[in-house]
This record gives sequence, structure tokens and C-alpha cells, in this order.
Amino acid sequence: MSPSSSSSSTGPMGVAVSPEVEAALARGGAVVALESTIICHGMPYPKNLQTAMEVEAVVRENGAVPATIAILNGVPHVGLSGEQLKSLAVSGRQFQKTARRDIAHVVASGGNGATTVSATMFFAHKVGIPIFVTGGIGGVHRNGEQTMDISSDLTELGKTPVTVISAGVKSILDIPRTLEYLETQGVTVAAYKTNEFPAFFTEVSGCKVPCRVDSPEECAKIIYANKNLHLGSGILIAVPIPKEHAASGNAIESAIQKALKEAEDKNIIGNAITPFMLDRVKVLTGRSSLEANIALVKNNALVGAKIAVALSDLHQ
Ligand code: PSU
Ligand code: MN
Repeated sequence: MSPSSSSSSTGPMGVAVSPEVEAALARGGAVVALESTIICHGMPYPKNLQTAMEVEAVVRENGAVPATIAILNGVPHVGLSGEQLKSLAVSGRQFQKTARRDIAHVVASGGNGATTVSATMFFAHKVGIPIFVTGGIGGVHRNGEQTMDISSDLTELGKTPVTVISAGVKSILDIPRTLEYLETQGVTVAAYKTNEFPAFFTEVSGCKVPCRVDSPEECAKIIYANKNLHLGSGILIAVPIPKEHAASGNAIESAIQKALKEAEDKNIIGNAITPFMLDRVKVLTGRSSLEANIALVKNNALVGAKIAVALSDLHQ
């Protein structure tokens, strides 16, 4: 299924912003950016489409406008139509996983790109969207001190003033080193209603965070201060998975160990490692991990929309 052209006009920056998103930005309304790698590479069809639509609905119900970001036929799009979302969901892996380093190539070749956290942050900032909701971000991989496999999500957070709401990072990664790296990059890391950095499927990681936030208004104040001071760096708000969906940490850890061994045996490296690990952990832990994943993304969308509304109120 090839993506259809939209009613969005391509602005001077070469980015097509949907009329709804453009109008919301013009009036200083709340807008929430959403990524597309999670749709094309993170979940199977038709669950990916259903989730993408539900996440957009949660954002709307909480007073903000959703702006899913992807590259269609070489044109970066901010805010997708229902038809375009479906095209992404059906095409899945035919859309190239697009991190910051891949953007120029996908655009130059007229390709279709599913944006990761780094690329989505880049486009969100370019059009003036300060808030971005996702499930989990990339991080320092286990053995990253040898492979140097560190997600560009972390360097993007260091240099792009967008606030990312996520359920922390998956424990397929090295969480303590991920937090160290974020500190080096100068990224504000705040945990939502907890003192501990969450590990995606579980609320606990054993790592404490220096900053705890307890309301959307408190988050908005931090974002406002960051902007006023022109710090230039991003903010990560880590929201733990809702208790009723949290999986057993042990079951996840044993699946991760198995998947890591498989990845090593198959010599899977580079940008293929994250999708491989995510897939294998999903298969090894069964349906429940997909359901937990969907539940936490929707919860993040709820929190993100409320933060976007609180921030927009601060600016009024
Ligand atoms: N972690 C998840 N789910 C995801 C990703 C990470 O739990 O879907 C995706 C995001 O798009 C993230 C990207 O930005 O993988 C990171 O990939 P890499 O590790 O290759 O930088
Ligand atoms: Mn990598």
C-alpha cells in the first residue's frame, strides 16, 4: 500500500504539517507529537493501527491535538490522516526505520520512513511542538561499553529541546549506563509520581532519579524554565506502567537473556538489534507483553496530553 498524498501543504522547511496541527500551533494550543517506528516496526498489523488510533483518541480526549510524524514519499509529515496512518500500519517494515542519521537519505531518495525517537524529536522541534509521547526510548545497549551501540535518541535528547514522555527504557538495555549517558548529555530526567526510573514492563529498575514530578503542572513548569533559559537540551519524563499491567520482572529478564544469546549467535548488530530484541522478547513472553505495551503507551498519551495542556495554559 503506497501512502497517499495529503491535504497538508509542504511549508518552506520542506515539512508537510496537517491543517489541524498547523491551526493548533498557530493558536498556541496543546499538541502532542507521536512517533511512527512503534507503528511500523514495533507492533503487528492490525494491532498497530488500532493502537495508533487509540493513542490519538486518548490525546484528543485530554484536550490536545495528536501529530504523528513519518516520512511519506520523501516528504516529512507532521500530523497524519486516518488513511495515512493505515498505510503505515499495513506497510510495516517496508517503511525504513529512520533515526536522525537516516533522514537526509530517506528524503533525498523519496522513500518512506518510520521515524524513531531521535528523528521524531527533530521534526517536532522544527515545527514547534514541545511535547512528544512514546512507549520506550532507545538507550545504551548491554555491552555498549564495548560495541559503542548507544541510541541516537540519547544524543538527540542532549541537543533538542523537546520533552519526551516514555515508560523509561526496556531492560534489554543497560539502564544504569543509559542514565549516566543522559546525565553527560545534560538531559533533565524526571520520574512521574515515583523516585525510581521505570523499566518499561516493570515499575522498578533499581535506579533512582534525581528529580520526581507529581503532576502535569509541575512538568509544565520545568519545561517552561528549560525554554526560558534557552538550555537547548531535552527533558525525559519517565512514567511507570500502570500497576495492573506491570509484568513480572523475572519473566521478562529470562526472555531478555535468551534473546541476547540468540542475537549474539546470529551476529545481529547495529540498528537491527533493537527490533530483533523487541520481537523476540514479545514472542518469548507471549501476548501479555503486547497488551502491556499498548496499555503503557496509552497511559503515556494521557499524561503527555495533560502536560501539553498545562504548558499551553502557562503560555496564555
Ligand atoms: N524501544 C521500545 N520500543 C520501540 C523502540 C525502542 O521499547 O519501538 C524504537 C523507538 O523508535 C526508538 C528506537 O527510538 O526503537 C531506538 O532504536 P535504536 O536502539 O536502534 O536507536
Ligand atoms: Mn543502535
